Amino acid sequence: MDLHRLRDFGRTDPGVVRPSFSDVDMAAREWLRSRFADAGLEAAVDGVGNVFGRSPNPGPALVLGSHSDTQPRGGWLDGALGVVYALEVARALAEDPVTRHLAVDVVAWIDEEGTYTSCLGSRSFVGDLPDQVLAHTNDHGETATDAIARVGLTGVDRARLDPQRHVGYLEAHIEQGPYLEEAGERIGVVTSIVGIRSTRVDFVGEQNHAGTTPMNRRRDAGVAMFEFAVRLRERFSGIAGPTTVWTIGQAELQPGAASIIPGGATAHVQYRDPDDGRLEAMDVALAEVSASVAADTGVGVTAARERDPIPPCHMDPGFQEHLSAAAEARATGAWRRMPSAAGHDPMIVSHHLPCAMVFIPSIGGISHDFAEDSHEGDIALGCSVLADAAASILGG
Ligand code: HGY
Ligand code: MN
Ligand code: MN
Repeated sequence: MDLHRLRDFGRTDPGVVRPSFSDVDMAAREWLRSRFADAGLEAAVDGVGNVFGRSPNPGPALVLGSHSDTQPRGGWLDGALGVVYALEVARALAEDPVTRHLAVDVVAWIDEEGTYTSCLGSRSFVGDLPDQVLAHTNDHGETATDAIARVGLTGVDRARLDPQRHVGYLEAHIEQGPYLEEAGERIGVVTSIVGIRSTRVDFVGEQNHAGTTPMNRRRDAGVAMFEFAVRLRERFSGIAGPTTVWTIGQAELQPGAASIIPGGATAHVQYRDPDDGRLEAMDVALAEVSASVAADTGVGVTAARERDPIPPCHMDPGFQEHLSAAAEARATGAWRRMPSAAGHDPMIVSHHLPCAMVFIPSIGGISHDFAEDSHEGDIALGCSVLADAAASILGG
C-alpha cells in the first residue's frame, strides 16, 4: 500500500533518509502528487515544495495531512503516516455516497523537520514565510531559497490557506513517545503541543598544541563547552516542570583534531515545555550559565537564538470532541487525551485555523531513529478514527 511505497523513497532498512529538497524527497513528492491526482484531487507541487491536493468539492473544506520529509536518520512513519492517512481519508469519503460531497484537501508539507527551517511548508501556507527565514541554511550552507531554485520551483504558485474554504486542519501522527503503548492504549487525542526554543552557543578560546601548552595557559573551547553542558543541566533541573525536556543534540569542536586544543566550539541547545513562562526562565538561565563559564574559563561564550521561538499551542476543543467520539467508538476505553512533546505543523497552522491531532502508539516509544515502528493494527485503526472525525466535523 501507499505507506509502504512511500517508505521506498530514501529507504535504508529499517529507517528512511529523505531530507527536504533531496533527490529522494522530490521524487517522493512527485509520486505523491500523482497519487493525489489519481484520487481525484487537483494536485500540484507548490512553490516551496508542499504537495497540495484540492478536492473538487466546494467548501467548507478540511485540510488533512502531515510532512513527507524526514530527519537525517529518520523513521518510516514520522510524517509519512499522516500524509498517507489524509490521502486515504479523501479516497474513502469520495467513494461513500453518504460522504462523497464532503471536501477534504490533502497536503504533504515540506521541511517540518527543519533541514532548512522547521515547518517551512506550513509557514508558507499560512503566509508567514519571510525572506529572512528562507535564508536559513541546511548543514551544507545551502539556503532554502537556493534549494527551491535547485529543484526548479522558483516562481511556482504556492498553496495558500483559503479562509473562505478552509475550516480546519487535522493531522494524524505517531506518538513518538512511550505513554500509549505502556498504558495499553491505541489512540491519543492531542490537547496541546509544547513550545520549542533552539539556542546556538559559540565558544571562542585559543587553538594550540595539545602537548606543549601548559594547562594554566590554555583557553580550551572544548573544556568550556563541556563545563557549560554540566552547569546548564544543573540550572535547567532546578527550573524544570514535569514535562520539561532539553538536549544538546548537535555539537562541534574546531578544528576537531586530537592533538590540537580546540580554539572553537559550538553547542546547539533545544528545550521544550508546555509553559512559555518556563521557557523564558530557561533562556535567562542559559544566559547566566554562559556568563559564568566565560568568567571561569577565559573563553568567549555567546548565545544566540537559532530559530524563532515556537510558542505552546492548544488544539481546538470542538475538533477534540469529534476525535474523542471516534476513538471511543473504535477503541472503546483504549484511548486518552494527551499533550504532544513533539513539534508538528499545527504549531504554525493553529494560529490561523482550528487544528487537531490524533496519535497512534510507537513501538517502544522510539522515534527519530531507524527503529521507529508501529503495529499494523494500530496503523489501520488510526486511519479509521481520522476518517470518522473528518466526516463528523464536515457534517457527513
Ligand atoms: O522535533 C520534533 O518534535 C518534530 O518531530 N520535528
Ligand atoms: Mn519528526
Ligand atoms: Mn513529524
